[in-house]
Amino acid sequence: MIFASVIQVVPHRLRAWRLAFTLGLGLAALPVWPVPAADPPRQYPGLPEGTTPYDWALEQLQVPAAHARHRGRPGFVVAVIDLGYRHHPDLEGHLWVNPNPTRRDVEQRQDLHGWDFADDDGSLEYNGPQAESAYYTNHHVFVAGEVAAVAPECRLMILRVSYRNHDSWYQAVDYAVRHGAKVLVMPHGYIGRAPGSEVPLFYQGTDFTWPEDNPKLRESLDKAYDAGCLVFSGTADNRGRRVAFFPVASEAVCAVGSSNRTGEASNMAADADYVEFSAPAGQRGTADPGQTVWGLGGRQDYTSFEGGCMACSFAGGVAALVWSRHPEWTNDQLRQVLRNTARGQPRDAHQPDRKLGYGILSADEALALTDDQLTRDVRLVADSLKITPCEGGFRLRGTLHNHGVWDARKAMVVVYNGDPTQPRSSEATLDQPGPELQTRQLGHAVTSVRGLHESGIAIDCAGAAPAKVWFEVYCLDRRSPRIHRLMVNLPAPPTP
Ligand SMILES: [Ca+2]
Repeated sequence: MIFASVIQVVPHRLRAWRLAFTLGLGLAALPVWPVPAADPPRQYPGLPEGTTPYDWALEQLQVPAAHARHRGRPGFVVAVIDLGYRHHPDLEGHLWVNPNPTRRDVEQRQDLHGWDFADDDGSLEYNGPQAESAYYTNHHVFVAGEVAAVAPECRLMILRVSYRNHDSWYQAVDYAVRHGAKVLVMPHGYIGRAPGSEVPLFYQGTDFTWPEDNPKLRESLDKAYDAGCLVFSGTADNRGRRVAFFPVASEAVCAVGSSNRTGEASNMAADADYVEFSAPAGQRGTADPGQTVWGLGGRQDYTSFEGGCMACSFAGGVAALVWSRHPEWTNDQLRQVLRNTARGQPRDAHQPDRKLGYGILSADEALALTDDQLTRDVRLVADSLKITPCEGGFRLRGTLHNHGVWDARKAMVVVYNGDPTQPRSSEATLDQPGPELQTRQLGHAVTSVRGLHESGIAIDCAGAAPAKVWFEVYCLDRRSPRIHRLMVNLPAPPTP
């Protein structure tokens, strides 16, 4: 199990109690809780001294704080779709166990923890010519270890795909959805081929392209989203270019950007306009071992990686941790929570940063949301109001703040010259209507306000500015019952 050293604290405490009683100390005689002798620090073969698996990355995602709130749950399944898995003892007990295996290969291996769609067999490792390369030995177990480190009580479904078996990609996605995985972690992106070719174009010196050759993968990703799942992929190719890359950029996939240890965009982060949020990836080309990510290796050891694949898998882990606490949320709602609780938000709340998107994910911020915040709750910030003259009247500018975590796609602000909840002429009835409208709308505006964020608004009103105005603020989005009313004294607008 990951972080087994935490669990070892318990027997130590028991030992201390036992010792206390052996010495004839009753409970009442114990002035303080006995201080346990410190455990020797656990050794991680292959890790630099003082390093623990995924350490700074987990800190950056605020996972240790989040674990005090929630650690996942065994019924929540994450599919880790990569190029070949080797088991690590730290993942003992973390793997999904198929309650009803239906596949069996010629060696009688079943789809117990997943399936190898590249070779259509039950052995999940890569057995090709590069089997001993560090990459094929370590990568899949490393990213699986990331998910387990973030969401230790969730379960990992291991699925293998390859760039030699092009159908394996959509088959793995379909299998994950069919077998109950909610989060699909797909660190590697599918790469399109030329017509009639078996080799990805990128391997032949041609850049990423819309994968017209693999319509089934595109359909499967869409179907996964429609089924309520969420797919995570890292952006682009870790070469720091500005690139368009499908399927990462598609609506059905969360495109994860890459941060370094200091929380800035990694030097290999792609400059991609479609990045949604970011997670730790490390930094390339530095001699400092603290700038890379250290984690599980394929020889029951520990090793390091840096890359968009790491960011993708951490993000999938955060998604699993948060979603397993709130399984009632839709995939779109989870996405809003992840975006709106991310840290280091772009200066313009509605314009994601091209490398880091809406910021670096925070597991703790997402788990800290209160029931009261699971709503849309848009209010006018009263002291934000400014008045200026405009043609035919005056313009009111102000700030809207959404106190709920759900995005308000259409927040409405209406300005009145009187209290819109009260009659101006209370003697008037249906039979004897009163005078013309007196309490009337002076203007209105509609805008979007992200959950937990602010938006500016400008409302043009006709005529002279009254001394007081009344505001109504509400959301036009479905399931938005809240309304806020506010009366504001207006200063005289400056003369034009
Ligand atoms: Ca195999």
